[in-house]
Amino acid sequence: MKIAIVCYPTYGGSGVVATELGHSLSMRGHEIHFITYKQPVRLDTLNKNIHFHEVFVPEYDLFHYQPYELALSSRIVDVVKAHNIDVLHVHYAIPHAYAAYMSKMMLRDIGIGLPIVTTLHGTDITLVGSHPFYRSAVTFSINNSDYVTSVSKSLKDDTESLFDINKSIDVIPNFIDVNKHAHLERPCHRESVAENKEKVITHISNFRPLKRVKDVVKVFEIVQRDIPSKLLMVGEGPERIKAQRYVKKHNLSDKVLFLGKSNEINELLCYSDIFLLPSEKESFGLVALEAMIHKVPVISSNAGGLSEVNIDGESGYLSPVGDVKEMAKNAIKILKDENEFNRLKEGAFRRAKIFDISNIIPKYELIYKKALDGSI
Ligand code: GMT
Repeated sequence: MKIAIVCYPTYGGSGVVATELGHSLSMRGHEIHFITYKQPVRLDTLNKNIHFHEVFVPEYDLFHYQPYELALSSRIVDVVKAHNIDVLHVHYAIPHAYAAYMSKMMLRDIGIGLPIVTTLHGTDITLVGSHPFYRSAVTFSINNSDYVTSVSKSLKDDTESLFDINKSIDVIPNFIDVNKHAHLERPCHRESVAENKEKVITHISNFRPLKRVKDVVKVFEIVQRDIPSKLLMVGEGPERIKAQRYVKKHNLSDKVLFLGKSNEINELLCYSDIFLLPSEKESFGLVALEAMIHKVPVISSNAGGLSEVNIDGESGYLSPVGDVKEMAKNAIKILKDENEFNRLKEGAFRRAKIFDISNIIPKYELIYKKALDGSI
């Protein structure tokens, strides 16, 4: 099949899911066309089945906001025409599903059918999409997609309760390539961040307010009183400065390392002992899955779809949002007891394997096939 994928070319979340999906589909013989405003960060392995089409938005002084949706929908039309695309898969409703619909209409005008599959990722629904200023357009775009998928049951429920949806939504969870990780044999340079006797606690995110990065530091503050440890704060975003201030004020500067954005996620997780994700909202929590495949137990909140990924007492522990004391207590329990630590490490790995890419890709292929069969 010839599949065009529209996504945000970002470091985490939906951008990673879309890129890994496209890559894996290309390995299964499909021809994949990425349409984005920048080459996706993880699209480092181009092959003969992967093509990249950049969306250019010419700047014009008259416009306060440059019309990205317009440029995107035109680019989609051009790519579909030039490459005989069978299906368009857009990740993130805003504004991709909206632009997709416009492209579909333009193509219909010249007798070309283009089935649209929209995957909802989270913030496009729970945070931004449901804002009254966007709700009508998002509802319309979802209802006018040919197939709609969401990355968790929790997100499906949120979508159905926040919007007036007349489409059925298929839950297709996010995934991880188990093989890629199982065969990775690299030395773990733990000594570069921690002493031998120290435990390594890690958080990775885009440091937006909903990630509650201050809770991460507060949990660590309690843990390090009991257990010699280091905290790795990986990522960049608006709350970083507040977290850094907190660290300084509480004399934790020598124990907390702010590493910024990193392409070394596998290396960092390889020597992590605990992963912290106390988010206020999280449709899935892909990064928790990445930690789990590295056998890192996850201490998370129970927000959104996190409980569909991290199983309490099996792959880590879940607590109510903001309950830093309970999160710290659980982390200490794990780090103090070797048996408990090993049990959860194996549990995390076992759980992560359920989300292996080989179990998930056929679900998308089936949707593409159904979309194609019912096309125009
Ligand atoms: O986590 C983020 O803030 C990025 C965001 C995104 O839109 O890319 O992630 C969302 O999609 C990911 C991939 O499906 C999910 O794993 C994240 O849980 C989800 N984030 C939220 O729901 C806040």
